[in-house]
Amino acid sequence: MTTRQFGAPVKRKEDPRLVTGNGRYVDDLGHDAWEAAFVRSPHAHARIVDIDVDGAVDVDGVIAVFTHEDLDGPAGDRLPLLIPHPSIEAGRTGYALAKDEVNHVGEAIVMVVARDRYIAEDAAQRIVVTYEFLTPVVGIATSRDGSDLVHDDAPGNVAAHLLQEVGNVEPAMAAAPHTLTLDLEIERSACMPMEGKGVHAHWDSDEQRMRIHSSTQTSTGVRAAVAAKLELPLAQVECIAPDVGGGFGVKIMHPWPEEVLVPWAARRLDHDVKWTEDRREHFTSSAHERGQLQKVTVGFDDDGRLLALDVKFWHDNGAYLPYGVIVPIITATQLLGPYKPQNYRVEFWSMYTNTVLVTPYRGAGRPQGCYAMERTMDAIAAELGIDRAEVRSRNFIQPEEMPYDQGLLFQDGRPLKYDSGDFPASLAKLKALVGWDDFAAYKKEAEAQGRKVGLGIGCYVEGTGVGPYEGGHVHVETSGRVNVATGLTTQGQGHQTILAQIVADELGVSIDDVHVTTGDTRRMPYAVGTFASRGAVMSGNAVALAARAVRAKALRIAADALEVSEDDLQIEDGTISVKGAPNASIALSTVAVMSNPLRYAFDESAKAATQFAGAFDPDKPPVADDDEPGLEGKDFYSPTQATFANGMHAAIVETDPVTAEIRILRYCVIHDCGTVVNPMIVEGQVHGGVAQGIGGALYERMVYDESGQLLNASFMDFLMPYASEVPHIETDHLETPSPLNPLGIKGAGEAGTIPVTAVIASAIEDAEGFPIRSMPISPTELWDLRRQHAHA
Ligand code: MCN
Repeated sequence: MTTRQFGAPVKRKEDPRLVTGNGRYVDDLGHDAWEAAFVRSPHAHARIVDIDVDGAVDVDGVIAVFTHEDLDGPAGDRLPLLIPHPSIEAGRTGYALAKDEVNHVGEAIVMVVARDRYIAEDAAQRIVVTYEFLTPVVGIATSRDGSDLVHDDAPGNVAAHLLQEVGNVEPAMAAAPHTLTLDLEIERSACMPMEGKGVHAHWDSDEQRMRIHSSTQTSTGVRAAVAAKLELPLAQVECIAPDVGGGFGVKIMHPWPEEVLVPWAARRLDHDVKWTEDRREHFTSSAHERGQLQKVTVGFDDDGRLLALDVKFWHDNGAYLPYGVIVPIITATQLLGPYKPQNYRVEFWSMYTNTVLVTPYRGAGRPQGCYAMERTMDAIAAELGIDRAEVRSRNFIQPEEMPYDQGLLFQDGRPLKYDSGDFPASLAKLKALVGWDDFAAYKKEAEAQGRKVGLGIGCYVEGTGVGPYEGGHVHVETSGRVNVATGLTTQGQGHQTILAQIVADELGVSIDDVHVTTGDTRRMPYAVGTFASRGAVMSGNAVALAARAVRAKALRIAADALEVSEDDLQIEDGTISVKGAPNASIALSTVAVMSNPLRYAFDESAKAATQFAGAFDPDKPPVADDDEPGLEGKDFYSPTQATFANGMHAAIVETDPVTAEIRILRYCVIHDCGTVVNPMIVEGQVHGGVAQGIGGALYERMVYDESGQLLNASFMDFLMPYASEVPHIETDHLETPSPLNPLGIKGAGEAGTIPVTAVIASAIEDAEGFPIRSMPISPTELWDLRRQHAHA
């Protein structure tokens, strides 16, 4: 009997290849390609007065040097604003190579193509750019002040402004028995995939075709952008995402300047060209996220129930807006988490600064929203002297209230509705896991020993599995091998395993026979990509639907062959048999042969097999006149709205009474991502996410000086947690299936990251006894806070 794969902790099919060094990344491709290096702005804000490239052109091995003036047609136009939104007041994007002005350190100005990267880098050093300096605008406070502008035509440095209100906040706030105001800060940070971005382009001048390999999360997006920028028919551009060494959001923005420039140069030079991002380029020329200043005013009753919530925040948008304002919109609309304030108003301003631009990073605006909301819940509990978990539970949306409409509008203008979840059950599980009720005694004991320990908590929801669509193609070869293609790209999430699990179950075959291809526009030209924890929901359901169509066709053919009704058939271990009469059977591979008349004519074993199965004329293939040949199927899954995953985390920290060193003693996670396809992979996703969240809570931040120089643009200075800083993570699942998709799945890929900053802040606050209002927090900052509070 075929073992059911859905829900089983199947080991990742892709790992043997990856862990034995057989991964194939962009930089492994095209050793005879010419390589690109870039001259990037050393200044945060300046006019380009002159570019003298003479010194580079003469260097032996240099093939070409390009500036903005060389970019012909749409390649020279501004990069697109990918996701427009009515809140955008001044949607400025940059150029692939800077034109007239630079707006952040690291912006590309000149592209040098040479025989190899060393020559290209050396030649780039010889290019002289003359600048006229402009005043840099660095930090949200300076941007808000508005006396200097990033873009002359963006008054007040406001890129976007949004206000949403549900209920009637002002009277409710005025009538509330208690009110509190919190000023909060969360600093700018960024993800650090092991592999930076990278592009390789091959131009076939005979066929006028472009083949791009890109370390991207969205190969169809890169394809479309290059086709538009190079004025090529879509059919003549292919984009393949090979193995990708992490993305975490930063590889979804398309097109990155280099994704346009490398193919453009390949065509211009009629030679393969490639570029691999180095770490410094990743720090200063890709994207950051997180930075927000927040002001929360909350009104509540004597029991801690929310009556009115007024949130204002200022989001650091960086220099350009190529990806729209999805990040602050997510903060604004998912901030409420599992709670139901009666009246809610949120207003944000997305502010231009002369710093690296901001695009989604794992969690994408939710860590900030969760931080604001959870700091507020802790403040209410402290004000009233009520248990922090209890305050939360009094404000939960109840399971019977699902689906729950928060009354807000999401990015696409549709109502934001939670589809499922059982928050009280999640909290009960979390309290049991961390030993919530026993903590007070433990704390008392620790304090008696001169130790400072604290328990923190954080709850969140996460809209996952957003549309518009994703497709699946399933093809059973005549050998019985099952090929599955989806346009989704993969960066380490284990898609090749989970999609194989789903298809193996649907078709009744062994998972070893299922082979999954991702992110290749040749196989699946219509696709969206991997972000917003959408892979399992979108491609999982798409391949399931495609496999169901294949199964139906296989049963139809087999039913003809075996002269039984389709309803009487089952598929197990790759064999279709009559229920209760296992000897009347036919292999799925044989059905694949039968469905392919040409192949059938040459396949004696198939003829023999079908004869053996009886009731079938081997000289007359059973593909009906109106049937398509082949045992394959394609389908798309396209949801009407996001499905909402949720979770609750708790942490116990210890802060050193002398040095203020912060150690996480325990970290506990309760997670609800609907039906779980592969619990081992989900656990790995949660662990990775929590590790990234710990980085954001305690170590990682982008430190700019006033002139817009990024002071910690290397791994010497930018701290990331090592294994030694990440504790053992204890996880448990709650499975409330989503009613929105056939498989009941909700996303899991970002969940681990979202509440960690809030949870660690909560735990440190509990250990120290004074409020934590700015994150991340270092031992030095904690030590300073201690002194301030000691002297207050
Ligand atoms: N999964 C599951 N059952 C569920 C939900 C998910 O088994 N109910 C599995 C999925 O099948 C998939 C993984 O968990 O193998 C994550 O699924 P999903 O939540 O659908 O997320 P995506 O596949 O869309 O991946 C994107 C998500 C995001 S948005 C970021 S950012 C992120 C993340 O995944 N970047 C990652 N995890 C990452 N993991 C690695 N190693 N590298 C990255 O760059």
